[in-house]
Amino acid sequence: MKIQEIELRIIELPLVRPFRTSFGTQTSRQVLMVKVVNEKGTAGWAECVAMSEPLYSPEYTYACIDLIKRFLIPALKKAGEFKAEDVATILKPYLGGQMAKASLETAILDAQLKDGKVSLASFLGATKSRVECGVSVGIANNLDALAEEVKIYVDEGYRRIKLKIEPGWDIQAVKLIRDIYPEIPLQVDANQAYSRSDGKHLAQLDQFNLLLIEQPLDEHDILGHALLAKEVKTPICLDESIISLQSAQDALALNATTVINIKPGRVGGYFESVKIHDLCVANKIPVWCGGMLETGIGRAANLALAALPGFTLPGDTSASSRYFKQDITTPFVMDDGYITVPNKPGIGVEPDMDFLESITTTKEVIK
Ligand code: OSB
Ligand code: MG
Repeated sequence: MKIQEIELRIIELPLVRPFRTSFGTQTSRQVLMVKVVNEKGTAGWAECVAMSEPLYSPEYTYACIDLIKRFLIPALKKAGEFKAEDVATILKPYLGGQMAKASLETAILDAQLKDGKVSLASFLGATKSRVECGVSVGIANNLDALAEEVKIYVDEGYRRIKLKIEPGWDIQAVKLIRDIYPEIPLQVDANQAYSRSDGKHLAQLDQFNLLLIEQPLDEHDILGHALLAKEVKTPICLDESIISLQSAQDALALNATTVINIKPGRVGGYFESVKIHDLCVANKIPVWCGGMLETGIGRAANLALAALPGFTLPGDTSASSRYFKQDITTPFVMDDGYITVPNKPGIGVEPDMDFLESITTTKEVIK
């Protein structure tokens, strides 16, 4: 394909309730939407999962826009004719920027698959037509509020609960939810809030039969996670630390992780995600699909990935209603704890242009 034009648009979507993690509180989701039009006039869509501030990863919305405009689009234009499979190689000289790169690659792939009339799910090797849904639950104002929020999700049918934790909001919060739901699959996510000396403290979580503890330490502290794994029986699952196939290989070789959360944006796209999936399958490492408060555009693509056979744990692939009153696509609805994987060509969904325009804060078209 060849690029005819690329549209970069920032939208602002309010959240149904504040989402608090150890790195901050979000009340709305700022998203960079990427639309790529190829030489045939086919439009492909993707969203860049970077947040408005560099709190979860070094990338943020305006940095991604700058990187895309200043370096990535010129590199693609210079390449002339290429396939989605070539995008990562073309962009490789520019370091980092996985989320920005993933958004371009995915929009290009969406257009390519639409032209070829192939769904992203079947293209990636999906074997499931629906995926099991988990939900990520933010840090609450108090324990009563936490129990109330978790009850909403359990009643809706979510099949796995993930509690966000931080020092001061961990053992008690987990105990409360485990006491109320003795059987529900339960896990925690610290988003790097602990340090190497917290091993004894975190080992108190072992009594609650958790599936895993996600990213307890700094993203760069691979050795620290390996040391922690000797003190804590609960499996450790890296999120922020896994930014590529290479980093996944290293973390596994060093015994720093025994479960992996794959987020396509964090690792640079869906091709890299499938490589990490394949590595984990070969090593019998369970994987699950993480989330970044995606709109229906990003959610659709994540569902396609989560339908691959190695995704044996429920992901943060929740329904649109978990975060948004109104989604920018036809909403993803959960049925009996599952969401159906889109099977139309490409990512399989289109934005509602009227609604998208109404929440757009800036838009520019690059020819
Ligand atoms: O660490 O998994 C995380 C949201 C934003 C940034 C990081 C994370 C999260 C979540 C929610 O936990 C995932 C989702 O439901 O989309
Ligand atoms: Mg996480």
